Amino acid sequence: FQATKPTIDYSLYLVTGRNYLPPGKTYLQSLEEAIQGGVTLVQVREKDAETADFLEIALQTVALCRKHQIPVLINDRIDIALASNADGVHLGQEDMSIAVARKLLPPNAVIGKSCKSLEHVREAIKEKVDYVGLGAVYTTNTKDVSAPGKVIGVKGLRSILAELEGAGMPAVAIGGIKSNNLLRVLHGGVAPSGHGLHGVAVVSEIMASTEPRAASERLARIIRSWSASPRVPASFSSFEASMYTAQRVVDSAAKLLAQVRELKPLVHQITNNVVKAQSANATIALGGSPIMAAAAEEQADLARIPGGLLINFGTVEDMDGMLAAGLNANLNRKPVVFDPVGVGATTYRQTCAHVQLLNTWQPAVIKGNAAEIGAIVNSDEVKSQGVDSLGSGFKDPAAVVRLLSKQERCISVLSGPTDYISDGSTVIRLSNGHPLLGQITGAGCMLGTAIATFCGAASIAAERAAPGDAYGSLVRGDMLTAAAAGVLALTVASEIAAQRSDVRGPGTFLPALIDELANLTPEVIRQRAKVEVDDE
Ligand code: 3NM
Ligand code: MG
Repeated sequence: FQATKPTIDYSLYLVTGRNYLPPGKTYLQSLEEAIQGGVTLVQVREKDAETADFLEIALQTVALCRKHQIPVLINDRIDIALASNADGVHLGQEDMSIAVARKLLPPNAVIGKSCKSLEHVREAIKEKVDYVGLGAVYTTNTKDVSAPGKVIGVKGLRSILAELEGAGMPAVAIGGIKSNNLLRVLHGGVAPSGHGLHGVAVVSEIMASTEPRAASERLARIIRSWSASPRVPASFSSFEASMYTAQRVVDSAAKLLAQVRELKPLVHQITNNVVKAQSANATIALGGSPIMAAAAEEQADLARIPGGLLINFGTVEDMDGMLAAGLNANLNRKPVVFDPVGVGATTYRQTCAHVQLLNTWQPAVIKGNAAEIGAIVNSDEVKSQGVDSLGSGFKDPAAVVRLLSKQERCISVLSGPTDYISDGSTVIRLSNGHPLLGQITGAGCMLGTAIATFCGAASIAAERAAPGDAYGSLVRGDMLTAAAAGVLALTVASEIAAQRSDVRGPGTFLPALIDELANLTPEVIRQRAKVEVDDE
């Protein structure tokens, strides 16, 4: 053991295991390549090794890691940690107690503990462990996580992190973490207070790779871009709250409409059967370029083209496509607009939204009506406020959108006679629109399309204005204003369409609405926008 406790960089924590090595790779070769790729801490985990074999591997690991000045912890075995002169141990809930481990180990030993519940972390705080490992975030083949409660999801991670707030105890997430879901873990794994992870631990993404150096580099790059950003609750909005004024929102919305026309953003939409053609027409009318591509296999290619992504699960199909689309968009820093249509209607939809989609990727915007937002928020606070089943909304809609934004770390849009748009602190209220929107199918879906179109344009414009790294944010550009601009475009166009003399009802209203989306100008938005802004 070293004379003083090592200061540990937990950001990319490799947990080993020789049985995960691919054919043709030796353990030490893989380990060294992984360290060269950016691993900052190593845990030797040998679940099946005999003692002599485990010790031999531990000694070799310590020797190699000392050369690279990387700390080494031993899984479970205090005796191996002592005998190999490692830096400490990592203990599971079923391993030796922390109190006994402390007695056996020198005072400078680092002791980490696996936790998967609030009770576990409360105990770990009392025991003053050096760090906690939280998981399994996702399912994994590396460890048996089949028992109920073993997979905690990004949401479970967040509630445990809230418990750690103020404890000054580093936390790493573990379980099924790969380069393609890492951004969601880092961005989503932040408590509403802003308390976030210190790193992630991975086994198979590095150990099972034929190119462990490239695998570690990929992970390390994503982590670096994340840690460059301050650990504050989500920011898809770029100003200080006090910088948002009604005038500014209107000006930016008008300007963004001009940018949509100029930039013609690709608006990739996975949406429901009822509205596909109509949503594509609305996109073209606004000035965007729609593509309605849902196959999982094409998502990586499409995500490389700048623009916006809309995921609307009105007729829940294409779950694989939706999962792949969102995480590829995250990787390419494209805004994801999630429209969880009818999410409250069935348990299946709830599971798709919460257990699958929102655990896999990070939306920039979640948009829904009162029933949908109520189902997504799913908090006791909101349940006790109640959702009026007739659709007139919440008693305190501003509080609901703030809560949703804090909970999911994104911009929220609650549509209705008044639309509420929030980043968790600022709330923009828009009161444009026309009752005829409620008499055609897919008006809400068109609203999602319009938001994705404006978010796409805003992100392209921001990228052009300042090319380069996105400083840890998932998306460039101000998504709060972009979401408001999308809502304004559709609702203002609906007012103009409804007033046309050739519009006699819902049937004639729909084509007129497409016309007026196409005719819409920045000046008309400025003239008609009814915008109010509140800060907390
Ligand atoms: N501990 P991979 S999950 C070692 O939940 C370990 O505490 C877990 O492996 C926990 O990165 C896990 O291959 C395996 O999914 C993580
Ligand atoms: Mg153990």
